[in-house]
Amino acid sequence: MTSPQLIVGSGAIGRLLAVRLAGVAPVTLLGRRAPPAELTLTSPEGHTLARRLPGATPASLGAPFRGTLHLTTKAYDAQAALDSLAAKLAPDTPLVLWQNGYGVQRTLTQRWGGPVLCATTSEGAYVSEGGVVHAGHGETFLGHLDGEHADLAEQLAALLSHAGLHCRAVGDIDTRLWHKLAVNAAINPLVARWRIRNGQLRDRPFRPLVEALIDELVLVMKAEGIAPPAEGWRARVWRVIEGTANNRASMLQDVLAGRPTEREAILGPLLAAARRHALAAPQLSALYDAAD
Ligand code: KPL
Repeated sequence: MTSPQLIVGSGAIGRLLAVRLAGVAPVTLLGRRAPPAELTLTSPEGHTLARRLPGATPASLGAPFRGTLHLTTKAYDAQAALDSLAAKLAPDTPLVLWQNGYGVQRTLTQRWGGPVLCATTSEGAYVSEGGVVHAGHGETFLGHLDGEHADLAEQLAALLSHAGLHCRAVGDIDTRLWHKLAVNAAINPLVARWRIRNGQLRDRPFRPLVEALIDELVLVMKAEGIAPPAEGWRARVWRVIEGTANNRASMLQDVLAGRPTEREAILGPLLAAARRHALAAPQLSALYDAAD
């Protein structure tokens, strides 16, 4: 039998994983508040899938949990969410980290006793009242930051793919996380600051701001030794903007909902890298200062 999957965090990705994985494994969805007992998923093709899932809170989770834990909280909540459960987890519990940015991934890989895999996904999803709307199919990559635990990554990628989420185990997740971080940094803080959809970045007065950010990102990535995507940084950023033109990016959704943003997880590592290499990053710094 497939081992139990504990999904921590009942935002869009947590709900998407919970409903999809429940078709192939025993799933518990854990939120700060008890998640709804029945979750509905609306697929990109317009189909509805309803699942009854055991919901739990950190207090109600039975101990000890043996299985895989998917941590899907915001980056700034990840460590606290894990701490609140640690006493109920077998110490060698495998973790999958689904956070944006690049910070908690390295910290938890070093601190946690069990294997830690990181995931980056381009699945499009948003929370709806009774569940989640899976707005668009994407791709998920999964791996250990230093390329360890390849068998576990393969098994989990197969499970996720079997559940209907296209997923691949990779040996270069570290580079992929930096790539996602750079693209997020070129889009998220600007659209959050100006409260615009991603596609509006193509127009004046925003286009030159994106270009200036890409110039800074290229220098920081080069200094940090991160290989550029095959198509080049500029093409990558504009391709994502084009492909997500209608989206309200995650940082804009946070601002509109009055939640803290992930500015630290997204801009923090880039500014730290700029400092390490004595590079000026005026655009990134200004956006960091303007956020939150
Ligand atoms: O990943 C994203 C996000 O919203 O955080 C982007 C790529 C900016 C798409 O909206």
